[in-house]
Amino acid sequence: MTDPALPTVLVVACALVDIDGRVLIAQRPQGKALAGLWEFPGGKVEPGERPEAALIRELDEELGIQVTEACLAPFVFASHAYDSFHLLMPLYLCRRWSGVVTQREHAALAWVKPSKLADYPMPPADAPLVAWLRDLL
Ligand code: 523
Repeated sequence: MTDPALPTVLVVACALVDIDGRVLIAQRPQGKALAGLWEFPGGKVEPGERPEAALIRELDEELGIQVTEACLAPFVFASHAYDSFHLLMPLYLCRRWSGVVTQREHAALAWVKPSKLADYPMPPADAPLVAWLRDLL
């Protein structure tokens, strides 16, 4: 049973989809929680920040790309009880950005066909979103 007193942390994440229908996943670096697992890039929403603004900021910081809000398409929510917090995470879909995707904060980046995403070990919050993405794309 999940501890109802655990704080809820809002994290936003993005499935970037390229022209060939491949999805970007990023490997969490050593020294961070869930190191080695492949996540949909994103990060925490700061207090008072709109989720879309947080995602635009994170994509710029982590990947060096610029995204406009209009390009962030409908999303699905992930929800997972980690040991010390409850993660609530909308996953947005984005097919258009400017700039070149660059590995800045992750251990590795990979463009992966939706049918192959399940081959990459993911954080428990991200893994259930793969089926949704496969059906959508
Ligand atoms: N997740 C997660 N999936 C996912 C992301 C972007 C984040 O499960 N796609 C989790 C991992 C962390 C928490 O959400 O437990 C916050 O992630 P992040 O990357 O914003 O923060 P960290 O790992 O840099 O943590 P702080 O140092 O506390 O900021």
